[in-house]
Amino acid sequence: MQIIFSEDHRLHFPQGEIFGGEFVTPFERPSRMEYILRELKARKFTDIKPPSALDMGPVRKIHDADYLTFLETGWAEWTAAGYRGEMLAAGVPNRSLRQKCPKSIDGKVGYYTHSVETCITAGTWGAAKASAAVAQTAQKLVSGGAPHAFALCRPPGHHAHDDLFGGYCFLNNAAIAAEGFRASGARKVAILDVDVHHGNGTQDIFYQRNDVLFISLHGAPEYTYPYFLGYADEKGEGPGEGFNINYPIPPGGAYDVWGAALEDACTKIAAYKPDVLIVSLGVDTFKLDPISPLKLEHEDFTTYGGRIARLKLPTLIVMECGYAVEAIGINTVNVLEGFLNA
Ligand code: 6XA
Repeated sequence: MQIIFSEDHRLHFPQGEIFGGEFVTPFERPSRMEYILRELKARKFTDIKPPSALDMGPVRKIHDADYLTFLETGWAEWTAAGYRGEMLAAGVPNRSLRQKCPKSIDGKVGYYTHSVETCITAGTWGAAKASAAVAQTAQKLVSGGAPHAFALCRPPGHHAHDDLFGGYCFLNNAAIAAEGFRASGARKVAILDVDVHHGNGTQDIFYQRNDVLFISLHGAPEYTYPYFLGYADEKGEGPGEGFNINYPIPPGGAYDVWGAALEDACTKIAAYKPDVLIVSLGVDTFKLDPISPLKLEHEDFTTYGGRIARLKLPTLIVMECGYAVEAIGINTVNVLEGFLNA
């Protein structure tokens, strides 16, 4: 399997995240990639290449122009305003507040986020672009006829909306890849998001479209981040009605429940008959992940990699989340091996 990866992910390494009222080292940190690369190499996945330059065309189709300018220039504005810490929102336009972008950078950062755990730093824009380039380069391999490819993206993407960052995500890599597939001639794209956290950004981006089916299996939002999207009754809108499917899984769910949801999801993907499948691969469903409510075992990742392969679709696997423990490497490579050995 061809793998695309960029060392430029290291440009993004905030020192802080708000967690449980404390400012802690972010769970989403560069060492995540080291665990995955180590395991890939140990199991002879050696075809790992850097991405080509990012084509901003599909990025601009997915993301709002002013949001992209904010990501590109926000850090310079932040430091020019005299702030010395990392860029973090102090207020967000929730419920009855006005949806109006302020002129000051501390107002803008709140306007453009949905979750205040995630900091922006000097290197965030560079890393986010490199991550999108990883997804796009891998997408082009599959568009060009490769049966599958793995985009080892960091930072992740599935929580990024068209004009919102949060949940460690800035550019929605899977959505950018889906747009790339459409531009390369795919008529229908399916996205299967198996990260433990609902892919709220991807859902929202395609919510009114029927050319991209979005299916997510995740911890039930009553208990699990991102809390405010991911319910089973979110089914798409207008032309997109019926093309958004959520499987919220109660805390403690193990493979008996999760695997049954996957089976149902696979039936629906097969019925949709997409030209291509994108898997938003988060391995934070693992029982020992530091922020997971679900209870998958190592071997479950191999099993579900195989199930996805049996859809027999051209498949792009895009890395989302899963945290900095040895298991992130084992579980990621288990999915790839399960997929290849099906
Ligand atoms: C914020 C938790 C963000 C989790 C983001 C994630 N306290 N997404 O892992 O898959």
